[in-house]
Amino acid sequence: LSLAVAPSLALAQTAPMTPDIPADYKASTSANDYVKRVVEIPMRDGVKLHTVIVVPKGAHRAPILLTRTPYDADGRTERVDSPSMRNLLPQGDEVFVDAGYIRVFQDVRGKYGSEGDYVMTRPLRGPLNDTKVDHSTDAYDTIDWLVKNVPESNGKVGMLGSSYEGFTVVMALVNPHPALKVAAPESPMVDGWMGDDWFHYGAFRQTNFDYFTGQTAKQGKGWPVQRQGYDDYTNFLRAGSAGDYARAAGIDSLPYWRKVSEHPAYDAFWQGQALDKVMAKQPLKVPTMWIQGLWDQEDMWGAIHSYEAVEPKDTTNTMNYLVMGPWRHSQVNYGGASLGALNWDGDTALQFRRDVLLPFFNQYLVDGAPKAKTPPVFIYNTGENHWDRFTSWPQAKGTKPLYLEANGGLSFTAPAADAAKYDEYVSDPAKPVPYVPRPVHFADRQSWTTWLVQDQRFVDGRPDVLTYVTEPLKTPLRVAGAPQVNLYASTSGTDSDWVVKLIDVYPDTDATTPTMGGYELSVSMDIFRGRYREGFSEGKALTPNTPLQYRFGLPTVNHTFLPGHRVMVQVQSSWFPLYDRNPQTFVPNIFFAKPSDYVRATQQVWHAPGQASAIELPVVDGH
Ligand code: PG9
Repeated sequence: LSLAVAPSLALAQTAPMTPDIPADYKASTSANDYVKRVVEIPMRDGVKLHTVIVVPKGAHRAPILLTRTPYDADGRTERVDSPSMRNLLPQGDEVFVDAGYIRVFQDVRGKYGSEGDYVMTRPLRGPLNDTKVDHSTDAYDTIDWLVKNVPESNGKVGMLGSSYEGFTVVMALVNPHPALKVAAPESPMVDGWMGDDWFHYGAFRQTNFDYFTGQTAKQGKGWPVQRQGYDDYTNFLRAGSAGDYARAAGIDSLPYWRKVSEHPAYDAFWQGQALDKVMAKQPLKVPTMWIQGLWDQEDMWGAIHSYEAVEPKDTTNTMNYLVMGPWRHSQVNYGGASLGALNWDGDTALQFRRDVLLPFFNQYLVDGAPKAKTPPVFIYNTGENHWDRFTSWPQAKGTKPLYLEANGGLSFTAPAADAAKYDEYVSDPAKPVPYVPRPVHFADRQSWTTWLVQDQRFVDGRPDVLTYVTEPLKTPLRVAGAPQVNLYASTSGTDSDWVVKLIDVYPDTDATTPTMGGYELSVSMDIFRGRYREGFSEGKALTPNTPLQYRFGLPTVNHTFLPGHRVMVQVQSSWFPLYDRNPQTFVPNIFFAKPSDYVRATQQVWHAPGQASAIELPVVDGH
């Protein structure tokens, strides 16, 4: 018997030389609680966009949640290779997975698996885009396809995404598809010149070089710029201008850098792409929740300015919502219990996603869902450590000037004529003020994600940083809105940057958390390139040694300076190497300043009648 069986067993065996890589191996998916479909969706111009659809097993009349990404749809739908949809999808999606949503990620044209040309933040069709397609038409065509081809769906689509993925949400709101029922742009890139990603008021952010190579060196994932050394302070200082740095690294062969460097001012190229201005002109069709972190180190401008641009049109108070949490960029989609040294009242990001975002989306997307009790404005008070629910924003009815004083003080009373008129410092482009303690390493994620809450004592006391501070407060000071800088300053040069910081100084001693004793927490701060003080569309030389007025808005705050705390203002003229150095000599294009253009300048900050520098605080009445 055994002899008779042996040959047939041998026949059933896999021959030793069978090639071990099969043509099409598929792991078993029988344990999965979802079905993943990968489809190539045709757009109106024939280009096919790579799309991953994740459907909960057994779904029926489920809503669709769509994100359009330049960051790899395949990767975005595989946080962990897991049989559970909750683990498969990003952390921020967990509440939607639990609620039974269908999840869709799509590569934007030209990135990763999608056909077509990638144009960085592709402008809308019009003067800057002479093709027939943009992100608004691609979103429209995608939604149209999804509602016709995903049989488990109820035909209702919501869009959500942060940063670039938030930019594509805003684009979908331009001539939206009727099946797009609700949207949440999270930290959307809206105006790359005023305050999102590329520039802040004309000062260029040199972290972008790594982004340019990462995004545009190839269709898939690129790579960061190669470094001479660990400390980017030294790397950028040695290079010279931003243009010199780009040339040395070979970045000037990347078209997007060329476009940026050809448009240093807020000309038609940038104005034509500003989406808050576009949204202000759009009819309101889709209920939209604008979401942003209060310490968003990348896109601090977009959500709040779009909310403010749209709000006058929301006459029924049902279309336009604002959320600002105590978060870094995109933290809304991760854990939100702390930021740097600051600890919040629980996981603020999860609280928001579970208690506000999901019910808001359900209301418009889930058949028969109840109306959500969505506050028109949901914003964290970063001094008192709790969420506020408001019906409107800003809460302050105006601003109250907090004046810089001769003795390094700050006061709500205007300066008198008899005090010293100004304070002086020398700004030396050879020794720019760092934005974080050295060594500066852009790739250090911890440093990058928390730099806006960095203790400012590391520069307080530098001879080129002016500091003004109040006595410890006796009563709370509540600010709710956008502080405005009204600076009177002179420079011995013909161009200059001005950095102004509003800081909450903690009491000297904190027995519970000793390291917070005397902490200098920046509540709001920004940089302004002086050549644009008369208008952003064109830089103009400054008249040297003459006090000139600089007015600009700081990022929005909802903060209470508590009793025992002090209010501080710092002024300086560089923030390096995050922002490229102003040579302090007026040149047509700072990107291409020559080494000889970089000169030391004597700066004066004025606090005299008629030239009374102040931060105008959005103080809430009664505080
Ligand atoms: N802040 C990133 C970005 C958005 C848009 C353009 C360029 C960069 C992001 O996190 O996606």
